[in-house]
Amino acid sequence: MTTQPEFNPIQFNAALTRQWQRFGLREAQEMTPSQWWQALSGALADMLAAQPGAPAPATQRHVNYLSMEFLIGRLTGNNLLNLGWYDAVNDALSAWHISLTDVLENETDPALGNGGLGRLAACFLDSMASVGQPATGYGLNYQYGLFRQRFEQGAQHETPDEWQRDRYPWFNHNAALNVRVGLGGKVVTTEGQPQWQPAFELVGEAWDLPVVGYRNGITQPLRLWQAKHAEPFNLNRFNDGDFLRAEQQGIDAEKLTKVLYPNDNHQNGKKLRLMQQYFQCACALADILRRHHQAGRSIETLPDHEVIQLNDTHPTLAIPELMRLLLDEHQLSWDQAWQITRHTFAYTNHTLMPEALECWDVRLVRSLLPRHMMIINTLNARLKAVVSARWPEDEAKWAKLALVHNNQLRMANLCVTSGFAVNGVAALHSKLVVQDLFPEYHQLWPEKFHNVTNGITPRRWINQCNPALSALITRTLNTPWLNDLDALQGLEAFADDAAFRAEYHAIKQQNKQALVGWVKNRTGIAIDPTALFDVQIKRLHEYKRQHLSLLHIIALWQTLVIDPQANRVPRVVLFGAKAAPGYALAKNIIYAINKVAEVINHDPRIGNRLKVVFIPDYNVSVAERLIPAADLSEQISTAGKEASGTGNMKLALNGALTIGTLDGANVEIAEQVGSDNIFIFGHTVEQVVALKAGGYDPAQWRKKDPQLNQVLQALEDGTFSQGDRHAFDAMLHSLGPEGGDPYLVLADFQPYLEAQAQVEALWSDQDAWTRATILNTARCGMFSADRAIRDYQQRIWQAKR
Ligand code: 26V
Repeated sequence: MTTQPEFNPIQFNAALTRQWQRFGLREAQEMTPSQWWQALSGALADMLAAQPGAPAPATQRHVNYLSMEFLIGRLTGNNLLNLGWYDAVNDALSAWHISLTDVLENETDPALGNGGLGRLAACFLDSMASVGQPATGYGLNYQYGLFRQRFEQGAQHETPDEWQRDRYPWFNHNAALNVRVGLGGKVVTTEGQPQWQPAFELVGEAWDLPVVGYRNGITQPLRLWQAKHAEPFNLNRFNDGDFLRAEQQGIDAEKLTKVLYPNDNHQNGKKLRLMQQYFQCACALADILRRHHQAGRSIETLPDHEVIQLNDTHPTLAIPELMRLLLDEHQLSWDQAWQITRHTFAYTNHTLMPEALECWDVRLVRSLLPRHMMIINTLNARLKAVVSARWPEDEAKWAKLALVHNNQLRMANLCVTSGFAVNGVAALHSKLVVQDLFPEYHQLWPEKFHNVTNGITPRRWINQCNPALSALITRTLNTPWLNDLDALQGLEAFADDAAFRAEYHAIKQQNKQALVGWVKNRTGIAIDPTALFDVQIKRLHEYKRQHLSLLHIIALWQTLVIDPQANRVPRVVLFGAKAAPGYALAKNIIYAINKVAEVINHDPRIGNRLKVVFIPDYNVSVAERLIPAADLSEQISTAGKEASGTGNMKLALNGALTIGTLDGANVEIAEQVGSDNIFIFGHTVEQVVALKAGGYDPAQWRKKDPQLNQVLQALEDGTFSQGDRHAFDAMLHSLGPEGGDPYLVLADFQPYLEAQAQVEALWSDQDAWTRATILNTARCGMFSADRAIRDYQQRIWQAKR
């Protein structure tokens, strides 16, 4: 294992000086706060680039992590911590009377992802570098990341996210890595050898971000591709019309990596999105093969040295792209090419939601990628032979398993068929992947299927975001724990130590106090730091059921209004969530929460006993503020719908107690922390299935529950919408007989209220509460992404072949 790089203050000063000189200034003091961030980051990036790289261990396969999204969050502070240079740089800056924490606030959050899937990719890069797993992340360098969110009279509005990639100091661009990518055109067969003649070519530029391992001297690239017009490299080609043809077809290369698609869990089949997917795959594969050849290795040995991990089906086109390169560029036989391909790819599934399972219109694929479509058709024919050998004359089986069906190309089927491994992201999810999604494939190839429960990097999600708690843990354990999170078990003994509990509690209180100021600043709302901070932060989706929490809030308010003296626990409910711009129902839920908040927050009858805050523009940096200050973590998806969740892990690690359903990784969190230290409620997967099979009727549930009826009535009668009885129609319709309440919000309402009552009971014994929170921190070691990466190594990447 390599050791941590030394911080050299002389080098640092020199690097910093070059930065402000580049701004045309005469001295450091002339820099604006944003220039300080720019200069600091630029200086650090230079110093890092000058570090000798750690040699890759020759025995391990190199992991190529292909993902359309990397939700990395701010880099500068994180890199300083991982390098172990934070304190030294802090000291160096204070010599100029500059506060490092203030400087770090000037970084705009690179939001190159939607939510869980993209954030997981970022945590995994950190862990691969930290455990010494050689890896490259491959993605796209979007000019606009996930949209910015504003509220106007309670409704979500989106604005473009100008994160200024052109001036982001951590990027390292190397033009020698440029790749050419074709699109469109036709396939010409000469002497039996098909060859793709694209209609036009684009250039992919490699923009690298450094991924810094935790104090081990390892830095690996996250390589983000950016599309550019191909220069007409000679006049003949220009005259041939190659350049102009692209213009005519309306292909503007730079449009390709302009913007991240803001949907998650819903596919809309846009041509530009498919072009993005292919562009990313083509660039990554060209780069992987270039490295392989440069190392002097023969193409046949590719799977011995490289593995390509597909982060969901978005990079599936890498499969036919590799086949094409092997067949057409390397002139391998089909069998040789297939042997290599099927030992190279592994696929991670992140959702069971049918609307998110990617299918592409075959005509669209053929028009952009005619050679790839040919290869897919051959694969399909070969798969058909396998399926009909196993299930002779079973048309229904083939209809389910085919790669191409009704003119739709099914990406997940292509991944399962072509990869050597398939995994889900939590134990329950992986079980459902086998049972509900791919039972027949599992019968064909049981050895391919695995579980790897997700994890989070403790470097960002406790050390960086909760420095006070980290320091307490370090003082208490007196052993390195940030790269060995199981060591947190050592805290269990202190749960019964009153002095330790007092310290732990005081830190939570400080974190809450800091959040109070920030919330006031950001929203104008004053909240009470001694109240219970009830936090739900995640994308807005019906299945995540932010509206279940809303129904509870209204029920609480109604009780308080009827009996203002009721002895209830003061509570602040905090939401952070973006809705996909085209997801009208999700936007209506946001609107409803904001309107309810307006009424409750201004109701003099209840004073400070209930406040509702929807933080606008939730992102990674906002999460870093909310998580250390949370008391209660809302993980209330309909059982069977949330593949894993990772926010649940971050909150539990930072000492928030979970109120949650038996879904995703909640199941494993409950196992780890113990049933006394978590609030589990609601219908289980089996009960959900049974309820639906028996003809679930939400109207019945409303009828038999007067409290539920009263809550829904308040939403219907204009109480929260200045008399407008239609303000929440979209949401109410979905919960009513016509919408059918597909996510069983009404069926889980009473169980949820009962669990919330237990929360209040435990909160009323602060000592017992703190004890439970300490046990949560102590027992969350297994949710380190380092453990997840080691599981991938053992079960998938380094497994015997
Ligand atoms: C899906 C789609 C569908 C097609 C259109 C574009 C698009 C973009 C993103 C996605 C991602 C949906 C899948 C996802 O984010 N799953 C989440 O993955 C987390 C990491 O494994 C997991 O913790 C969450 O439970 C799961 O919802």
